Amino acid sequence: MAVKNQKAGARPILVASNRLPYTFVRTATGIEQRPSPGGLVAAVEPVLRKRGGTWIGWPGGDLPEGQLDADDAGYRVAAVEMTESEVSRYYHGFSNRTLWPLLHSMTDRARFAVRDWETYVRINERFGEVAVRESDGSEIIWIHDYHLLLAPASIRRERPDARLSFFLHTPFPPYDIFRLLPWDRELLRGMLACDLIGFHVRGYAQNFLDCVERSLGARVNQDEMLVEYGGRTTKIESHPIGIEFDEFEQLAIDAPAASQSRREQVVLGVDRLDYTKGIPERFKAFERLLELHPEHREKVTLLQLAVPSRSQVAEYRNLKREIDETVGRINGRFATSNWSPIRYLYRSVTRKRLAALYRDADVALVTPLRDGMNLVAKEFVACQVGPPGVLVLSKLAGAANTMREVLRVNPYDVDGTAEGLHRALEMGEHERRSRMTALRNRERRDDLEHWVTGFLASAAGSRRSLVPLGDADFEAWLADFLSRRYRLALFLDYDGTLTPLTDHPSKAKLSKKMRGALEACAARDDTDIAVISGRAIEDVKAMVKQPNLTFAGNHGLQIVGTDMPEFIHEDLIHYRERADELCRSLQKLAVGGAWIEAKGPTLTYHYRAVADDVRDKLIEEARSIIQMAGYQDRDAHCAVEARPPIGWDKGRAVLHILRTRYGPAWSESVRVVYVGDDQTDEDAFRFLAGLATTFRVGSPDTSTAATRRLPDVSAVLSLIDWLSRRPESEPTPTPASESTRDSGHTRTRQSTRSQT
Ligand code: GDG
Repeated sequence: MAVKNQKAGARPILVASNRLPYTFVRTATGIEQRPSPGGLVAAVEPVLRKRGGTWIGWPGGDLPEGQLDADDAGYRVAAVEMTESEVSRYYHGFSNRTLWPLLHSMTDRARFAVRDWETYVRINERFGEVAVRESDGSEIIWIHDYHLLLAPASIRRERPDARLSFFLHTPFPPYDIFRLLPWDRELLRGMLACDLIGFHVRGYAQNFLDCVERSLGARVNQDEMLVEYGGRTTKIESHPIGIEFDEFEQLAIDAPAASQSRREQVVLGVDRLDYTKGIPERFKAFERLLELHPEHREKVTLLQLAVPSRSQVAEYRNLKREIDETVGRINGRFATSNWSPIRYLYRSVTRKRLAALYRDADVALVTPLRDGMNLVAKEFVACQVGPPGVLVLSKLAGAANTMREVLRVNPYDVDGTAEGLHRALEMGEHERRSRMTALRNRERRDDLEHWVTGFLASAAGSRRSLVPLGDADFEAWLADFLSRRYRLALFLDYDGTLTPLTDHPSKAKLSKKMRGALEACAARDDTDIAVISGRAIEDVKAMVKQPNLTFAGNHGLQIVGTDMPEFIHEDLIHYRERADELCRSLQKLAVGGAWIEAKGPTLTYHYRAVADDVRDKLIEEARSIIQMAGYQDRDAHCAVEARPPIGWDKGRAVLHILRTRYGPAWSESVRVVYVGDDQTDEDAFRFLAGLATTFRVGSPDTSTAATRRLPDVSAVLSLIDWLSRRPESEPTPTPASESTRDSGHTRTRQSTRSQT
């Protein structure tokens, strides 16, 4: 299908949002096409109408295939179909019961259900598939809002070079709130597949940067608002959305004049019926106004228009009940024979009618408890074509960041809001005009077109990338942590950390530079290095070839080090023979390039060179043989590790080294840095959480318990190099003499430097 209306020269746009701009509803007379409600459609639909392109979304009903072609909006639409149960879990569930309240910092209302999450993942994948199918690779792909936080990653997997951008229409909450989500990292990773992520205001962008840095260990440049994660750089920007100012203004000019001259002043509220909009709080503030300033009774009416929204979610039904009751109570309390304080309409009106309501209102009372931006505030301003009214606006709406001339209120402060409203109702013409003129000028200038042009220019602009990881980063991450009072205990994995992974372990040699950096670091009086590997201990020692280091082999089952007794886990004795037996049983799977690395008590089945078509079968058989032999099978890089089922891992080995070497109060004098790239290093990351700074090397797609990530071995080199040059520590006591302490699991014998 050809793209219509495409502007010459401009890249086409592919928009993905939860809803298509039209909802298709089955009625007695057939399928009706109705504009979808909400700010997102109001903002983006006109852009596609002008530029052309494709809009991907959920049609909101069981629309028969082909139905969408009938639409004549000037752009293509592609439906993402969902079953009823998927809508219930992905849309009403995870999107509206989990993400919506959380993003608005209303944590008490957020529900966490794993099946909702699973459906959210699946539907986001589906959006990704439709986007990939509909795209020819030339478009700017523009994904909208919290329903689709994972879709960028699913598109990126298929289209590594796509121009991918995202705009979030809601607030983004602080780190302490976002991390309540059990799936916070997955969502952040999903978003970071984009080249550009836009938020309404700088504060939300700042919160996001904080989250990716602290939860994902991503590298963040606060000054330039750039995030580097997995070798890709994402720009983070604030783009406050605007409205179609001229159109609203024209609607207001054209709307028929009010039929009779009014005696009363009108205070107007317009919202989707949503608990974030603060409607009950607004009514209470209005009630308080009538209490505190009885002169307004019979002279002021609050006209509240509430558009039905999300009525499948219990919270919204309860809110509706609460609002009905509050209106009833306040009207019952103050109404007279010819005046009702609140006129409440639970329905939507046409845009034309809405413009007339905005125009004729004396005050707009916009009091969300939290709001990404709030378009109503802006639309009111655009429609003020007659005698100027006053905008009373919650300071918790994104719009309050730029609309400085409003009367700002805190909606949680009922008395304060009532006083703000009183001031608005009493304000003289001169002040009203100066405030409204300034507001109108800004909104006319920063209108919807301005927002779209600005965002799309940035999305199409050149890709930025952070300079390679360097001293400034390590300084920021580690300088305070490694203050001069502490010794440094540096733990390093070998393969994939100190050397790149190779097709055979014997080829994984230390580079000259890495060797030099290690030597320089080890030569310092305030630094102890331990290399902690899955290799056999003699093997790893031979690869590193440096005296004065501590070595842990077989994932820490054996340890030899300076100033500490040699350690061999006491249970190993039971596994010597079994390991030989297991090795013999596995030999029959040493085919097609697979081979077995015998490492004493443990062994590894390597399948890197095995052809794809037989790989899975061989791995499965190897696992089963390992398990039958009473060993544990663990994933490693293109390999399966067979480990004795002893409650011991790299985490415990680190603890053993720390306690033996520095005593039980080690954390008072020693700072720990651990760098590893492997699944087995995760045991150490988990153990050290909160006690150390840990780095996971390699792909950002694997989840990790490490504090931070390093992209590759060269970044590890930069880190070790920086550590070797950091300022000297003040002299610290020599390692604890109670190093012969027995952990209860161990058989120890005194080692000497020469033994290492
Ligand atoms: C989200 C964010 C952000 C309302 N009643 C009628 C009607 N409306 C239109 C308004 C306005 C829109 O709905 C509401 O927009 P808001 O911005 O106030 O709120 P959300 O729907 O929550 O929007 C919000 C926005 O996205 C954009 O990024 O500002 O913070 O939550 O345009 O005019 N329209 C018509 N009849 C009605 O009765 N025709």
